[in-house]
Amino acid sequence: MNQWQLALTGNPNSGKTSVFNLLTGATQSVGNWPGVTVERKSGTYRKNKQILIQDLPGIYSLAPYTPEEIVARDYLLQGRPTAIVNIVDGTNLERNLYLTTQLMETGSPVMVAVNMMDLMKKNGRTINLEKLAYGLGVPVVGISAIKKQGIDELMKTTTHMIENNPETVHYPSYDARVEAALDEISDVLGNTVCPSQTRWYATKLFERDTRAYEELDLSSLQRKEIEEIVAIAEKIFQDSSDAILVNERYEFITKLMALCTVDEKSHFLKMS
Ligand code: GDP
Ligand code: K
Ligand code: MG
Repeated sequence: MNQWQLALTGNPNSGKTSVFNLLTGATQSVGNWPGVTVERKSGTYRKNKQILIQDLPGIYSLAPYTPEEIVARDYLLQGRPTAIVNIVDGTNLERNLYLTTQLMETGSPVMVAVNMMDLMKKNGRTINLEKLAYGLGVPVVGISAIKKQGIDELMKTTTHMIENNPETVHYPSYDARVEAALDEISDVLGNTVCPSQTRWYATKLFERDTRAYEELDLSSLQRKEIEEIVAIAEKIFQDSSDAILVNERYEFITKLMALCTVDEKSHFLKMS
């Protein structure tokens, strides 16, 4: 059976479970992830039983420091879902996009569903979804889970993404000197990791993420070469490598927000 696995991922309270319930109807099963008391929910799409939907725990980052982050990270990296459906709270877009930049690096195709469109309309702040999609390089749809709006569009877009571009994955782009370091780490990794996860491991090794080091069986020469690349970047930026990447993510998001945010009130002022 050729089942698709869709991972619903996002910050706590972004609306994942609301979307999950709309997609699966009454077919969900609830349990705990093996070994941890984090709730595990999965169910089949009510319009196509070949599609399995996984409601992942709410997280702000794939760091991994909390049990929720570890569960989500392990599922995304080892489970390799067919696609990641990133549910973001549109009233808190900037903060939510921090996770998005990391999800895009896991190697699974990502689509972004901007939820709470009903609240955004009420607040008079709108997001240009086309520009957000362009800036991110991934499909974006606007939804309101509470009003049951945009859910079919979400599934249509996800299906289209899987069927048309299964190998195409876009990554957030960072400072040229950081990109050069990530390219060099990728070269050192070579065939140690599969191509779709090279970007993920390059960023994680750049951050000196201990879990990534544990997962990979690197030679002492590889470790030495990576450490040299990271040390040079730290010297250039006068900062620790994990802080460099945090800053780069925020800069990427700041540019993105400038591109896609439309404040209808200031727009109105300019027009009059
Ligand atoms: P989760 O933590 O990501 O699973 O989020 P939930 O699905 O539990 O939703 C968190 C809260 O946001 C709940 O009170 C929902 O009723 C509410 N919510 C979810 N989607 C929407 C939406 O589109 N609009 C509004 N106004 N509220 C929503
Ligand atoms: K919740
Ligand atoms: Mg939930």
